[in-house]
Amino acid sequence: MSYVGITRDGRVATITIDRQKKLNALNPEVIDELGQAFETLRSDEDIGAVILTGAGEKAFVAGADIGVLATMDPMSGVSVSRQGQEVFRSIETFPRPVIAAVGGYALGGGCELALACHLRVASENARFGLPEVGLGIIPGYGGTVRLARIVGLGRALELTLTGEMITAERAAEIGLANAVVPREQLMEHTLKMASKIASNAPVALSLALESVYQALDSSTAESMRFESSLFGLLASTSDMKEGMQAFIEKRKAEFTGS
Ligand code: CO8
Repeated sequence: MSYVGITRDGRVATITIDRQKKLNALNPEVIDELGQAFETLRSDEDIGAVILTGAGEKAFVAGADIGVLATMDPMSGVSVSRQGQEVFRSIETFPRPVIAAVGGYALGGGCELALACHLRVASENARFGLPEVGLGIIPGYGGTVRLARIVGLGRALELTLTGEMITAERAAEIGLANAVVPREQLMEHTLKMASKIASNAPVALSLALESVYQALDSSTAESMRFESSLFGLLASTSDMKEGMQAFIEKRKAEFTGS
C-alpha cells in the first residue's frame, strides 16, 4: 500500500496514514487502503487492540482532500461520502478496541475519523475541528451523527456550526479526547493503553463494544436484554473461567480468546 502501513508490537497493531505532504489528507486511495488495513486485521486473532495514527509531527489527518472535493458533482459527492462512511463504520464495528493517537491536526474528515475510533489520545499540540461549513459543505463521514453522541448536542452543534478548531485540552474537557499527553509521549502512552486493553479477555472486549454500540440505536429494554444475552454467552467461555480462577488464585490471567 502507498499511504497506509501496519506495524505490530505484541498484541497491538498500529495503522499509520502517511501522506505527509498533504498533512495526511484523505483522498479515495487513502480511504481505500485504510479499509484494506482494517480488513487485514479483522480476522487476526493475535491482535488485541489497534492504534490508528498519522505520520509526521503536524497532523493526524487534516481532512478529506479538498482538491478532490472541489471536483465533486452530486453523484460523486454521494459516492465519495459513502466510500468513507463504509470504511469508518468498519472501524467503529471493528471487533477489538481501536484507539486514535492524534498528534496534530484532526480536522474535518480527520476529526470524523478519530470519532469513528473507540478512544482518542491527543498530544498537547493536537487541534480538533469541523471546518466544513466554511467550505460550503457539512461533515460527510458520519461526523453529524457521532460527535453529538460523544460530546453532547450543544457542544457538537457549537463545533459543527462555528467550524472553529479547539485545543487538545478543550477536547479533553468535553470528552472528545480521553487523554492529553506531551507530543513526544503520544505513541508510548497510547501503546501502554492499548497493551493494557489487549491484556483483557478478547471475547469480553468484543462483546463489550458490541453491547455499548448496539445500545445507541435501540430502546433501553431491548439493550438490557441484549446485554444479558451477551453476559450469558460469556459464561460459556474458557476465558471467563480463567479470569475468575486467576483472581481466586491471586495470579495473572492467561486468556486464549476462547
Ligand atoms: N486537503 C488537501 N490538501 C490539504 C489539506 C486538505 N484537507 N490540508 C492541508 N493540505 C495541504 C496544503 O494544501 C498544503 O499543500 P501544498 O504544500 O501543496 O500547498 C500542505 O497540505 C500543507 O498545508 P499548509 O501549508 O496549509 O499547512 P499550514 O501549517 O499552513 O496549515 C492547516 C495547516 C491549518 C491544517 C491548513 O492546511 C488547513 O486549513 N487545511 C485544511 C483543513 C480543512 O479544512 N479540513 C477539512 C476539509 S473538508 C472535509 O474534511 C470534509 C469531510 C467530509 C467529506 C465527505 C465526502 C464527500
